Parts: sequence; structure tokens; C-alpha cells
Amino acid sequence: MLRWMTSGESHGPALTAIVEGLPAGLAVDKEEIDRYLAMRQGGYGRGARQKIEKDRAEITAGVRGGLTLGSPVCLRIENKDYANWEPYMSPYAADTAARRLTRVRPGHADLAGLRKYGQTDARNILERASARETAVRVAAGTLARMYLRALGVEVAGYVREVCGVSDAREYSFDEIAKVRESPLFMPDAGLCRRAMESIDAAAADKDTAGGIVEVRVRGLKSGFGSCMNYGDKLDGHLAGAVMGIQAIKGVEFGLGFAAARLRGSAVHDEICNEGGRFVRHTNRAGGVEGGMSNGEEIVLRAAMKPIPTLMRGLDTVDFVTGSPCRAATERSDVCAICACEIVVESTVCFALAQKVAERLGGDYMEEVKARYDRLP
Ligand code: EPS
Repeated sequence: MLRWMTSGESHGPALTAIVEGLPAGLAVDKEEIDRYLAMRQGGYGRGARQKIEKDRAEITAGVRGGLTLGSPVCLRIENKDYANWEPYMSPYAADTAARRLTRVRPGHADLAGLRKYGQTDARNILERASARETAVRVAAGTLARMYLRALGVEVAGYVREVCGVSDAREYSFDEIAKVRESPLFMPDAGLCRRAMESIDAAAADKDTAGGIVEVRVRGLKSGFGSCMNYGDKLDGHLAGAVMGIQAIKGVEFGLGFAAARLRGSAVHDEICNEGGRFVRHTNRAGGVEGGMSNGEEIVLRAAMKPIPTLMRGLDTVDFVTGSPCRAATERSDVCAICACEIVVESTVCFALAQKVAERLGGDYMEEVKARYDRLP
């Protein structure tokens, strides 16, 4: 079984991930992990924290000479900002009164977390709820990307919408693979400029902005997932993993919610026989039917809400005094949609690799590849 776990607070010493269940003999390119980490840090609308951090993954276990050993892989990313936070965040002696947060932010984990964990300082909640944790998930997801790529499965994505500036075009996989040159990972330069203006306008109003990302998977054979048990469905598994990302409020496949407004004839992808091959000329299902991959590209979209830390502060109540007040403001991003895109891609890589590993098993990559190649 392929599984992962992360640990780490936003301003603590480091983030860590342990990935268990990768077969032996998978080639690990540490430079590629660092490239994805750098992409996650970029994009228009990010805050000052990204000028402090320079994320690099350190591999401390499970890999020897660039190949996995089959043992758990441990990844570690240092929080450079810890140098500024050590007096308040040290696991040993810390001044825990100094950075107390009680003016809970609507939309953040602050209030529900304070109640659930019996705390009176939301710092004890927000440090872990923070999207900083996604850095190490990208590192772990990139290992899964390498596993998928070894089987001929590729994953790419782009930003489709920012704060209402929406791109309705359909792009080929090769077109979206070039999107990293755009400051907002948007393929259309004109829409990208408008989206940047909408982020500037949100920043000027001391507000924040969300958006929609699309992730595509090419080259996956049919039959991953299951129609036999609701818990084993591929779309359910991918959606559950993506909904676990901070700030994600919705996931859809193919036509998604739009399918509910159309007739069946405009929704389902007709099948024809072309020289013995079962072919479809549309992919409205987004590559999943009956909870299983159907051999078409997987098309998944995820909606990110605007970040709940607004520089102008929303109306709230102080958790300790009970008095009405403006919510706490901390240094934050105006829009983190590019980071979100990389995180969704990486999460899809990991969740998909789990389903692939579940079906194929295998203790070393040659064995895994041979099993994949034998599939129809
Ligand atoms: C975050 C708040 C900000 C973001 C952070 C997520 O951190 P800080 O309060 O230190 O400025 O920068 O994201 C990251 C640090 C990152 O690497 O993505 C939050 O509250 O979720």
C-alpha cells in the first residue's frame, strides 16, 4: 500500500513527509522535486513570506544513489522563517504569549480549531492549518509523478479562472504543458493580464482572490478504480484527496456540474469501433466512468476559495473576551492560485499512484512496469 504522512508547522523548524510503499528501483530526480517546489512558491499575488523561503527538499531516507530502496522515503524542507520565529515557536522553551491570536478569522480554521482542541490561542491551530504544509506534499507528490511517468502516465495543469476572470477554451495536453511561462499559469496572455489586474484590485481593497485550476492526466490505461465498492471509486478517491487541500471548496470531473443542466445526449461520450479500437471523439466524462479510468484523459477541476486572511479584517468576535472586533491580520498572500495548481497536480499524482499501486502491486519497478504493460 502506498501512503504518506506529513508533519510540520508553518513557522516551526521544518516540514517532513514520509512516503511508504514505493517500489524499489524508482529513479528519483531531486532537481525535479526542487523545480516543483520553486513553481509552488511562484505566481502572481504571493506575499512576502515567499521572499524568505527558498524551498529545497532534503531526502534523508529511502533512496540510495538516486534509486528508491523500497523502504519509507523521508523528505524534509526547512522553514527559513523559523530563524525569526524560534523564540515563539521552539518545541522547547517558547514565549507562547507573544504571538497569541484570539481575533478569529472568518473562513479560517481558527474558531472551530480552538473549540475542538481546547485552546485559547489560535496560533496553536493556524500553524498546522496553514497552507505552508503543502510544500512537502508537493515534494512527496513529485515522487508519485516519477512513478507514474515510469509507466508512461503524465500529469499537467493550468489555471482556468481567477476571481471571475475565466477561460472557457479547451486546450490540448501539449498546450497546457507550456503554461509555466505565464505569471499566473494561464495559457491565454490577454486573460492572464486581466486576471493580474483583478488581483491588483483585490490587493488595493485589502481583499483576497481565489480561482479554479484544471489538472489533466494523459496515458492512464482503463480500469483503475472500481465500480464494485463505493469506497474504491477512482473519482471519489481523487476528489477526496483534492478536497483535503487547504482552501479547496469543490472538485469536478469533465463537464462536472454543467452535466446536470444538459440532456444525456449532450453529456455522454459516444463510442465507436475504429479498426478494432473502441474510440470516443469527446471526453465530457473527464476520463472516469463507473468509478474507473476509461482510457481517456482524466480532467479534474478544483475550486479554491479566497484566502481568509484579509488585510482589511472581517467582522468577528474575540475568542477570549467575547467582544466584537475586526479579525486578526497577518502577513499573507492576496492570491495563491498558482501554488494551488501545483499542489492539486501533486496531490492528483499521489492519489492516482495509490490507485495504480493498489492494482499492480509489485516490489520493484521492473515488476510494476511489466504488470502495467500487460494490461490491455
Ligand atoms: C499562510 C499564510 C502565509 C503564507 C503561507 C500560508 O504565511 P505567513 O503567515 O508566514 O506569511 O505565506 O504559505 C506559505 C508559507 C507557503 O509556503 O505556501 C496560511 O495562513 O495558510
